[in-house]
Amino acid sequence: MKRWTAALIGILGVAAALAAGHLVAGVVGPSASPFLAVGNTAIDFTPSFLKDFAVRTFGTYDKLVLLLGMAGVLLALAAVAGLLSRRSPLPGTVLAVGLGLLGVGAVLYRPDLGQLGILAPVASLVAGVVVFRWLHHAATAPAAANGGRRTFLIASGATAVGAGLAGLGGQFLGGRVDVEASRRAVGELKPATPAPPIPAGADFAAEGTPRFLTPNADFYRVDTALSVPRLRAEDWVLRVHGLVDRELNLRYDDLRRRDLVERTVSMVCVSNEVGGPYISTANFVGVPLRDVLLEAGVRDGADQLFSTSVDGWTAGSPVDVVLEEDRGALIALGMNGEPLPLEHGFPARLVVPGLYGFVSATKWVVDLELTTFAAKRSYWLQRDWAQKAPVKVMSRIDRPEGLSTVSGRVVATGVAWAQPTGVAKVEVRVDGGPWRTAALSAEVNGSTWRMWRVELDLPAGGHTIESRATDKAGLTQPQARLAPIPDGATGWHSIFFTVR
Ligand SMILES: Nc1nc2c(c(=O)[nH]1)N[C@H]1C(S)=C(S)[C@@H](COP(=O)(O)O)O[C@H]1N2
Ligand SMILES: [Mo]
Repeated sequence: MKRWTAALIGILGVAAALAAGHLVAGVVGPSASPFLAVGNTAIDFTPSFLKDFAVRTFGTYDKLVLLLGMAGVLLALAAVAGLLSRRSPLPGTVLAVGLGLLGVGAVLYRPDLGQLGILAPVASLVAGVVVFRWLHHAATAPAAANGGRRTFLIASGATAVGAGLAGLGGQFLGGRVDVEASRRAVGELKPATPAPPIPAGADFAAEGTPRFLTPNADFYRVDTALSVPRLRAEDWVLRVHGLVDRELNLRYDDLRRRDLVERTVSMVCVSNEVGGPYISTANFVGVPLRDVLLEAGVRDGADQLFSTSVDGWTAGSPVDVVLEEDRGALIALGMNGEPLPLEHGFPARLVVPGLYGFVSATKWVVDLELTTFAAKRSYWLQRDWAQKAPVKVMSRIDRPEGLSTVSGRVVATGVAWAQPTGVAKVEVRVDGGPWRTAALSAEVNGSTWRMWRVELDLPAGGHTIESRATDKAGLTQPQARLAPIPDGATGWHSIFFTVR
């Protein structure tokens, strides 16, 4: 058997396996597709430091990078197994069985897949073994050299076409659950209590800060979901249970018919480095989380609100914090005048001002359990992140940009945040000189960011600018550098630039 024939057989066998699994997953549940299930499970097992690295390095493309990497590894494995199978089909068969079992394991591990989900990787296993051995047989059949060659070409062509069609079929069947239509059908989520209008002068966007409200398309995104969960509003039920007086099962329509409130909140990710981009601000519309919890009746001793997403991700929030009347924690249904975008948690998510997302902001939330921190450990806590993670006072310099060259008078601008009390002061210093107090933008509320600006008259040459914020309780952003994990970065942001 020629080398390229052997490699091709390996690759076609794996392609057929993936496609068959994808097709069956289209019927039993799209996230059972073995490639995705293995990817999602790989994310859960990835050591935190690697995950932090991926988010830092590839940002929102981290998942695309993972998928491409997996595809590359798979392609190489398939080709090598094919090459090793030139004499006997055993190595390729072993690979097909091994990958199939990996898929079975991944699907069994996923908490969001029913029993039927297992059919997808089983289909992959069977298709992989059968197709590989069939092609191998066609390529080694002792027919007249030319006739055998033609048989093999037809068989491999048929496999490629068949795999393509099965893949498309799976895609089509999986898209049947039409969440986009469900989201469109929600229509307007009109708050009975709208957020106060954003005052003029809430940002210094003309001078380099972000706009005060982040458009949904630009809102940072961080989650462990390789494929965005597709949950229709009509099918959504939020179960509230555990240490409560009465269990609640809330449907989307139950919630949206209530008096909705709108709140302007800045959300921050704990993975944000000093100077990093993982903060965004939106008008969230929803139902006060506190009201729902009081309706259920929180029993004494419950100190953790353990929230679970439809894809099995979990977060643990302090009960005393989410019950604070002024905190403004929400079960959010909408964001900036629309139902939540799918990737930001449609149909519903939690938003708790002043807590980092990993301990509060569960997207695609379906379960709220009142429990204790002693009894249950949430997703990132199991990976050694902090149990309690209030957002730390922080400021960031947006202009001048690092290593840029500016001419004439310099207007330095940036953002600061200190949820939930609010930013009292931002100070800036140049080249280690005296601190100067920056002008602040109009305040919206204590749970949102605030922009700052300061005009500097500097001699030509290189300069370093640093910033530090102080919250309304008098706490100043500390100078000491701490890495984001386990409970949020600290340190002063500093930028080097040149004046011409
Ligand atoms: N289901 C689910 N919800 C999640 C996460 C997740 O991985 N899965 N990540 C959390 C983290 S770490 C953050 S910072 C916020 C980010 O929300 P966003 O993507 O809407 O900005 O969502 C939180 N909610
Ligand atoms: Mo996060």
